[in-house]
Amino acid sequence: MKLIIALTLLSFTAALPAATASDPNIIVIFCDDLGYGDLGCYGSTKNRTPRVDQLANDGMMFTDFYSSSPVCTPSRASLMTGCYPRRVGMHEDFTGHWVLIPRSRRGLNPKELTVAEVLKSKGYVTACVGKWHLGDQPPHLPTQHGFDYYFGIPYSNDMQSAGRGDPPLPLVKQSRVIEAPADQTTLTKRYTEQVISFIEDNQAKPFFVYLPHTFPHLPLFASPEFSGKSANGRYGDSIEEIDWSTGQILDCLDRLKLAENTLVIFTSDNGAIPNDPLDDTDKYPGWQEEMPRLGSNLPFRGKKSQLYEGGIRTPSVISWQSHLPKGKMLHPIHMTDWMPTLTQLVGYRPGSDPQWDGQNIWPLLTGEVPVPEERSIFWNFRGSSFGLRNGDWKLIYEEGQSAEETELFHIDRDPYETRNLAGENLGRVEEMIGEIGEQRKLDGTSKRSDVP
Ligand SMILES: [Ca+2]
Repeated sequence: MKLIIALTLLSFTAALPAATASDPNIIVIFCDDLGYGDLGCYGSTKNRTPRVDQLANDGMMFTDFYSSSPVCTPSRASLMTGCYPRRVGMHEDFTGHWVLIPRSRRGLNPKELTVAEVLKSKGYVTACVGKWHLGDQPPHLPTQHGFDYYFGIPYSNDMQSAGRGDPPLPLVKQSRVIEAPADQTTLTKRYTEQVISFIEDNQAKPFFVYLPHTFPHLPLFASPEFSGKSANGRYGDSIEEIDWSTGQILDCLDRLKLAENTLVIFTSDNGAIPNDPLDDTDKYPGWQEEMPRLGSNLPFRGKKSQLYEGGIRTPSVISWQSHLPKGKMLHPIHMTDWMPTLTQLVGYRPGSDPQWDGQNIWPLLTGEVPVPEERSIFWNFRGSSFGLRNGDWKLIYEEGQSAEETELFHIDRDPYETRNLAGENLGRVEEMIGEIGEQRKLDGTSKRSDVP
């Protein structure tokens, strides 16, 4: 089945013009905690997302797109660098937390090469509008990582713990706090205005816009025009405003006659937090009102912070008018693929040792090369949790576990990960544990991350 659909996709490509126009504009719309089942085009019957659905219809939808982590910071590190979080030291606990917290001295190393820096070196003007979460101190802000312009919150919108000494949630422009606490009800609207203004101002040049939305990460907010309007509570309100925002940006491209030469990606950093009655993590009186967990990772098991598919497989769409075929890509694609793909698309030629973990998937998307049979993808979360997808097999492994104690699933036959096949495939499990051991060796191997 998989092969047949893949070939159908490839058959579209024969009539397409060969790959690239020169210097396409690039827009990456990156949601926070949006689950696999949260968009209409991925099966949501609650959240209305007509503009993103249309984008998917006009472009290519990924069925097996994987983030590099089930939480924010490591996932974003991979998007920016093309590396597994472990390679750039963004994989492990941050003073006991899964992600960077306010005022941490850590952040993405300024020496790391980011997609924004490469595009800037190729003549692009670059903007980051939204939640950064790769370090909130001056050496780690977007303006130090290749972005000409920054407007947004530097970390998650729930990081306002008075007990920890967190400052009021800052809204930052370039490297200056312009509002604290940030008015979250209008964040999506203001991000949208900022992006449109940036595109209008820079329409004569190639531009790269990275729009990491604040929502649907909890707590949830939406503008008055969207608040209380969806059939899925505040969660749906925030998603429907993001869909509106996407439409505004696409309309802007049409109005300025830039759509033909603009590549748009829409995706999410990790899975959603669904309302799991068995999960009492962080629950307290009133939690459901303040933090309504209405996300969906269906049809997959698990959630944000887990290596089950629901935590790491995210909705993902790419569209670039006549330059890409329409259809579905069924082969596993990974967050680290964007850096090699986008930079090589605009003519960047890495050295002989680019130290990327991702692959340039452009020839795969355009059908220039056939869909490979298998691919190996590695995860490491919190230092001691590991995952490996090898073809259709997926292993979840905790440090120190014996082969019998691991979880092995056949993703194609059992996408919901209900049948642990480790016990009857111990040889395969041992092999996969061995491969995880090899992947662990890349810890801190980025030659660029030799300073804190
Ligand atoms: Ca997230």
